[in-house]
Amino acid sequence: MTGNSAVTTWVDECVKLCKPDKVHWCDGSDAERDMLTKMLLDRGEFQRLNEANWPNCYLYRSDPTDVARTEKVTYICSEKESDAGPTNNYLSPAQAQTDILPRYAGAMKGRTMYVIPYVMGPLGSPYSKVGFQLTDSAYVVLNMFIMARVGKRALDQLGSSADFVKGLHSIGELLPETRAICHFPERNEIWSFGSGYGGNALLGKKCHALRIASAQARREGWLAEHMLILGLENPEGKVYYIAAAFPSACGKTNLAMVIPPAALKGWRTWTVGDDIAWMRYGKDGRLYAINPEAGFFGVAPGTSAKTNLNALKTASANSIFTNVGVDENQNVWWEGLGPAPAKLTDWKGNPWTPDSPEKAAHPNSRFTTPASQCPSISPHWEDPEGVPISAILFGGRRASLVPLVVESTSWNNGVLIGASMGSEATAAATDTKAGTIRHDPMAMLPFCGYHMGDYFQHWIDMGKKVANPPKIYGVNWFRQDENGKFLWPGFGDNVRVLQWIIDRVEGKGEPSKPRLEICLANKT
Ligand code: OXD
Ligand code: MN
Repeated sequence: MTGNSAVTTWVDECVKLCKPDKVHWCDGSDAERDMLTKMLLDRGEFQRLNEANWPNCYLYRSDPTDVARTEKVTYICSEKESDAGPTNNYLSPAQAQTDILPRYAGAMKGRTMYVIPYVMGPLGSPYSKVGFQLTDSAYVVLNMFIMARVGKRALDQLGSSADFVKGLHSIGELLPETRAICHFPERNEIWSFGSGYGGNALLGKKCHALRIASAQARREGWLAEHMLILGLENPEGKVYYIAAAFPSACGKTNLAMVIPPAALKGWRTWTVGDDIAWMRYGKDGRLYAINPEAGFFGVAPGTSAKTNLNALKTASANSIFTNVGVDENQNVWWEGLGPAPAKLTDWKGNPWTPDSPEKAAHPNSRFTTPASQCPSISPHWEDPEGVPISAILFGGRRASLVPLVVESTSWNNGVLIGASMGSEATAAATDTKAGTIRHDPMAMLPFCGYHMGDYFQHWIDMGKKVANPPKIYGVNWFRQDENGKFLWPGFGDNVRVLQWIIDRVEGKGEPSKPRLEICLANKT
């Protein structure tokens, strides 16, 4: 509990509405985590994985209709419709009040309401933000314990301030027709109903750290972006930090943890974040980034010792696996991990063999794992002031036309590169057809909490604030030849591209062709 009356007044209102049998204030302790884990094991919602290979790891199977973000029922509920812009679904606050809020009435009867105080960003950082998530899902609580700094630490950071994000979440009956994820950017408020899936239900992540934070960032003069943050250290020991935006399931986690190929002797990489960057200018005029999250919510399929050894090592303990396959010895398996075991139980709980027509793991199956366990985690990943960014990358998944790397000619030209980004849709969201190309400016199409035009203007304005903003690059690891074969080996070899970028930042090497040619070619 807390003496902060702004918090208790709001929690009381939500309790009155949702009518839970019990209210549990999360303190974030190990004992509490163990209690909730045991409860889910007893209920059969968690399955313990092989203790020798996957210590303290659990398998969870979601409702099969609730496996990805649902963009069609994700709304921006700004006061003015024009502030949501043409790329967001809009619901007026009044309409949300009449159409969505009644769904919560009595929704938690027979259930416990968990109150999760959390911090997004390093504890004590002047740039981190406090939020509260109310939820009736213990699975969500355990995921939030990994993805954010939760419990007493958050209450201590907030003190008596009323500056926090209010997130009300109920899984309801998990019915797709009652599902809705509403964001009120002016009120710092989120209502999420009818889904337990990560991007819809772990409210600190997409809802708070991107949609609400992007609107807040515009008001306050900073940037909240769908970007990984990584450090690249040269053989002389100098570390350059890069922030890179790619749409969901396009390899952000892989790039964030990339291991340089053996040929690049003396180079190493450091992981700061794999999904979200909050960036603002420091007193020295450089752009500094923090990772608001404390864990990784990574896509499992395609993750292997070859593609991302660091992710596998990170997730090998104290992790939650959602919608993957499991073998008879309680080892997890997914497509791309390695040779398929002869027999498995698939993500829906059905028997599976390599001849089965269906995939063993859902294409958007995930691991939730603590960032601190990552072998490449940067010693600076929790620096309160963040890390200084030398270059910004925008990338998509494009089979044709878009080149491996292109350097912008100016900040505004870089903003154009980001704004004109397109990418093949992936399994990370329902309602999009995997493989079709969609325009996804700065990988923020599903996450920008306000008008996309104002967002571009905000980016342009950010470039005017300092004499030397970071250099901006467009990249594409996914171009194919006429036989559908990837032209670029990707993975570790992507470090060669980063190395060239660092050379350019230092004023060395040859510039790539201006972007204008590509824009013109794109039109034909
Ligand atoms: C994610 C996403 O979960 O972008 O990171 O969907
Ligand atoms: Mn993401």
